[in-house]
Amino acid sequence: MKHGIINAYRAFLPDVTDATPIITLYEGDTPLLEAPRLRERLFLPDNLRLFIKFEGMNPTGSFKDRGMTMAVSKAAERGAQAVMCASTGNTSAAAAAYAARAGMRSVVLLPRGEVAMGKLSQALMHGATVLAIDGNFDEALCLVRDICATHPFDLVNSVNPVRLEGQKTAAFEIVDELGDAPDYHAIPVGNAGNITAYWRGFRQYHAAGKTTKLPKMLGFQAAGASPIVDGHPVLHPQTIATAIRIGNPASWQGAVAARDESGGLIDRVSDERILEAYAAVAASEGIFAEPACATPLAGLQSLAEQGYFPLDRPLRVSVTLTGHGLKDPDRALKVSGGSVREAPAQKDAILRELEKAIF
Ligand code: AN7
Repeated sequence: MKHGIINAYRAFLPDVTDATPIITLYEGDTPLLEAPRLRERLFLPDNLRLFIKFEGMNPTGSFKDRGMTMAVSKAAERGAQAVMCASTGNTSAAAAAYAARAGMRSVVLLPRGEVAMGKLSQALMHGATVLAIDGNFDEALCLVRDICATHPFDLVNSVNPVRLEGQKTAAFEIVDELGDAPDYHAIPVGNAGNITAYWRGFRQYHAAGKTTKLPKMLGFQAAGASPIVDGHPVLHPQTIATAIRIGNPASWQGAVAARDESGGLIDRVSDERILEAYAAVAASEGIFAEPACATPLAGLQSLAEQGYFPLDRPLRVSVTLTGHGLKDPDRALKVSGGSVREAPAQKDAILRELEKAIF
């Protein structure tokens, strides 16, 4: 594997030219793991093989790195001095890291009090100027677009088209690993850039003769932040999955096209279900993903309950877990709930505790 998604997939990234300096932290090439225990735990049918694309294994711990290597490389090519973005957290961590790598400044606008601690600490450590605003992500993005239109900051939100070009490479990797497209691909939907990018990636690989079929795209939003399912923007989006607490997605049309062209769907799941799936994947597969990632897992469970999946043939379902669980340690501690036992530093006492805990 060549290092970084630009080197690996350059033939599919026409925005990159000989004049583009490649700013990379060796993102991409993330694991695709079969998850049989989780499949059972979610009561998915036997004929279905579940594969997890674990994007938490990227350099800053989320899929955003795939888009950011493109956005910051192109910004460097233009001689930009600074990049700017609005973020629920992961975009800001990636923007700050790749800007540091390129020797640029970065500015990030965040919804105050709604960004997980790991993400905030990344942005700060990579030297971003961090502004917490008294408003949600949608308002932050409006402000950033406005400021970038009149000031010398390079906009690196996914409204920057090269971001999605980079993100589509995750679909390529899934196909390269499986030898063909999966039957279904499930993914969380927030600002809707990633589902748009994956659909583009699957279609381009299909057109290039690398797959025999196209997957049905299954997008999932949190119930309190489900504008695409509702069919209208949500003014005050609410969910514990802060990464996808977004009420007016920038790539709305792209998500609808992915759904309709693929014959898939976009649905919503409750926070309660999200938290159950969040705990289930960590406990049953050893894969620690942040809460937003559990949205498509809960979604698959709910589709299986409704008898959505055909039972008469083998199916392969891939699901993107978009960010690492270490991003949001507060939530992890809350969900796992005070289960640290205490014991004196003495063998017998420890064995007594273990007897209570295990046997
Ligand atoms: C872990 O960082 O929007 O539907 O500002 O961090 O492409 O927006 C993050 C989104 C899913 C949703 N999972 O992807 C941001 C931001 C995680 C995320 C999404 C996000 P899109």
